[in-house]
Amino acid sequence: MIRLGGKRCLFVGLALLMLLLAGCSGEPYLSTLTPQGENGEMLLDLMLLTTALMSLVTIVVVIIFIYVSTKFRRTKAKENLIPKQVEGNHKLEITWTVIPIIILLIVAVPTVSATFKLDVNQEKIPEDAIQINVTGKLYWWEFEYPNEQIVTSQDLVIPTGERIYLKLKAGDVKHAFWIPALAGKIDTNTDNENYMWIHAYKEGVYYGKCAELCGPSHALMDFKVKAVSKEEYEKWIANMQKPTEEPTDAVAKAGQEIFAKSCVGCHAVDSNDPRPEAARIAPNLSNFADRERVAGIKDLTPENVKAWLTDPEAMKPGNKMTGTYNLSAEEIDAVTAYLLTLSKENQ
Ligand code: HEC
Ligand SMILES: [Cu+2]
Repeated sequence: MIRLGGKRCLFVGLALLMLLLAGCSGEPYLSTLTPQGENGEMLLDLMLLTTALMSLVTIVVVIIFIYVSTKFRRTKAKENLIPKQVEGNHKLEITWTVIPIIILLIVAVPTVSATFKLDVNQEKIPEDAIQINVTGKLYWWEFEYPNEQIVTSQDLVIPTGERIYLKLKAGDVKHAFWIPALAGKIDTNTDNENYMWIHAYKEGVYYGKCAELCGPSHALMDFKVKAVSKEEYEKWIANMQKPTEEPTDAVAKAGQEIFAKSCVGCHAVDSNDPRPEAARIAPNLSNFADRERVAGIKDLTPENVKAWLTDPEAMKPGNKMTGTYNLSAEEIDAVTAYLLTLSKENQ
């Protein structure tokens, strides 16, 4: 039998810790260390610069510390030796004042310059740029394209290779919008609007998170950014602007009737539904079947849609849909069939 004691125990412990930490980088494109856009790259450059400077300072201080503590340590031979006193030494004083000033300047110049480059407000948005209004709500995200007059939720679709301007706010409590691979965090507040721009070099799906503790399902307030080519983006917009197609299948039709009774008070199924902003209390489902996930978290499969509709509370504690309707298993099957017809990608 292997005995776990002393060093071996430490080794096993460290190995387990390594496995645990390895899990931290599990999600694809959920890392600030592999930026996929201009904004994210600027932030990584700043992080690397400051880390390099900090390491340099640490190394120099440690070397001086080791040197001084060996050279001037107390020994039998030098029991009563008092080394040369340098208090008030001009050269030294100037050196250790000027060096930190230089280091701070090396940090400050690129940081302030990046801050100005990242800063944006309504006046600074170029006229032909794509603008999207983002609203964080318990526990989902709404994306409104004001110029294109469409509303969608959960998945933010953008074209690659250009700056996309976001105007952000919160619908209920404070949230924070964060796509680690593309850009820094920004708060979404209830009493003011914040602005930022994002940019993606490559097509792909980037993971987003709410980064401000907002309630029991805060950690599940996920969203995705789908970056596509400009042509695909334009096609997507055109599809989203078309009216939602009626289902043809009988089960889905039955589902549509149930939806009209139990769900439409909260959910719209047209991306250009005319209801005012205050009435948009639930995700717009016009392209639900094209989403990456159900409710932002579970893979979009019929089983997971049914699981969500049967017991939303089990998937997202404290969400605002729980307990607002009462459907039989059969009705849930029908509604699921209907929801899965809501696609704008293959029109
Ligand atoms: C009281 C308002 C309300 C009612 C009624 C309601 N929902 Fe919801 N629904 C919500 C909210 C709020 C969310 C977002 C929950 C979250 O992610 O925290 C949601 C989320 C969803 C989602 C996940 C959306 C996505 O983009 O992944 C689906 C699907 C859904 N609802 C379907 C339904 C169906 C079907 C009904 C009717 C049987 C219904 N809802 C009734 C408020 C409501
Ligand atoms: Cu939140």
